[in-house]
Amino acid sequence: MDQATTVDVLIIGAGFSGLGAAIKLVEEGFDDLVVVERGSDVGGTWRDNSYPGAACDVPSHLYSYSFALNPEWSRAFSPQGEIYDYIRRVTHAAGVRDKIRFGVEVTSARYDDTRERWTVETTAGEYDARVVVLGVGALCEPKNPEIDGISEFAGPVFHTARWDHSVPLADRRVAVIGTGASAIQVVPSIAPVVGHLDVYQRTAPWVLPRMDRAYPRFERALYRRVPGLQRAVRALQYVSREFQVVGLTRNRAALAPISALGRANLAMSVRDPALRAKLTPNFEIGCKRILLSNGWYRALTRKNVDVVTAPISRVTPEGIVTADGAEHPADVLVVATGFHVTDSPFFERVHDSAGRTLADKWASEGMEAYKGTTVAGYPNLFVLVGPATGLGHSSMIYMIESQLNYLVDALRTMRDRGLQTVEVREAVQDAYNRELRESTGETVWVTGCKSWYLDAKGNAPAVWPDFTFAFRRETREFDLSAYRRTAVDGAGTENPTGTPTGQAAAL
Ligand code: N01
Repeated sequence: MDQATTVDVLIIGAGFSGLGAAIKLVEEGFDDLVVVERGSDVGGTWRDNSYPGAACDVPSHLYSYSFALNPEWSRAFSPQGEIYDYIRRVTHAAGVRDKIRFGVEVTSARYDDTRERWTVETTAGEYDARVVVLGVGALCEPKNPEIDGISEFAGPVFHTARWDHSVPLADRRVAVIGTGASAIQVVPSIAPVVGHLDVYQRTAPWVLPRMDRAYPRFERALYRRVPGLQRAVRALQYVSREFQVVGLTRNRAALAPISALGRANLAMSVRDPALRAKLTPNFEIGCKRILLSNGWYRALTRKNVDVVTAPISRVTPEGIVTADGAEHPADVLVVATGFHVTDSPFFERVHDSAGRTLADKWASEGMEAYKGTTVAGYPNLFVLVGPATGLGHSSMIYMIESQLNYLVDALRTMRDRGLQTVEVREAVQDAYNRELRESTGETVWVTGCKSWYLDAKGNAPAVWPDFTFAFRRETREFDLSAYRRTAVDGAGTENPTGTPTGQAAAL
């Protein structure tokens, strides 16, 4: 068998989080680092989600790394291609591309207590790493619907995150299943092209207008010459989004103006009362992600588009049969049914020293980490975009950068103090999550709708239930006292009470 590649830090995934980790760690002098990426390029979700109309619903200036602002965004809300290019440019400029091994998929990561290292099996051999950083993202594993007969469908079937660009849609009958953030971007883009479009809606989303506009050349030049101005615009975008947190997490009455805007948007866009009734949401605004679109409602009023609200019974080779017995012929089936978030299959590949997987631990105990990043029982593992870091209202890159501060400070602390391992104390993690659960209990996300924020038990372990600056504050520094630790030479582990002994007592 080939020898394992020994590396100090192994980062899994080259999307916004994994790349950010590579950039920041290399900057800090952690050069013995490899990024493994299953795809053939950087970009993660922005590489994979190339469906027609894909764009960011967070403003461009805010949806970028704070250390790599881009004055060249063409619009207030950037299209996918521009974000993908941005990530590639940043990777190149930061000089980390040669750290990335493309086409390498991790099949298992196992911590070894005796060696105090991780063994990571991949499709291209084994890595032996001291520290593992999970940068696999939360929205990376497409969730395909389990519908009777779907595998018998005669035409192409694909998920929005795996768009098959070789399939022509012009003049064909297309069915789109789902009405979430992905579907509302796809539908307006393909509706003018296809012959007929059936949109299968289980739950009508809240949709607000998207205040989008192209940035004229002079404005971009201004941002280029006066970076402070771009920072000010970014700060304004950040603050205005943060106001939503009051309504989402503390006082739902504060969401009333937003729901009034949503109702007005629907009333002004859809004149037909029957269609309007179908499209009226039946849950509290904010419970699911609030969607932004200027084209969704208009697309649904087109003559060649039908909104089907009868539940899907089964798929036949020719189309879809709904519970009312109606048969809806289709040539192409697009599933816009979201992602495995709290049940990501990747968690099945991460094992503690006793062989227990993160998937098993989180399924039975709840998906919990400490500060969204570290997990008791899994030393030297740092999870980016981990539990309780998801957002519905603002930029995930802000949360990622907060975690990067924590990660970099953790590794710096370990280096300065001669530590081999750190492992968050279970009691600290439990207390942290008790508080989080109490806060989440007050939020709009647990008011009865179904969303990817929730786990099978109806808790919302995926979202951060507070202002994002509160998360930034708590991840600013690595709090070593919350961790059990061992020294580099193996001396001085801790006794079962958590009291450091030997050399570790002095660390
Ligand atoms: O997925 P979703 P998404 N039969 O889970 C329906 C990010 N994102 O890919 O609401 C019929 O939101 C399901 O119905 P219901 C963003 O964070 C960002 O759209 O559960 N329907 C729902 O309508 C977003 O939140 C951007 O009743 C079924 C839809 O499928 C996240 O990705 C753009 C079904 C799934 O909606 C996920 O968005 C796009 C079934 N069996 C996405 N199963 C940006 O702009 C599911 N559905 C940054």
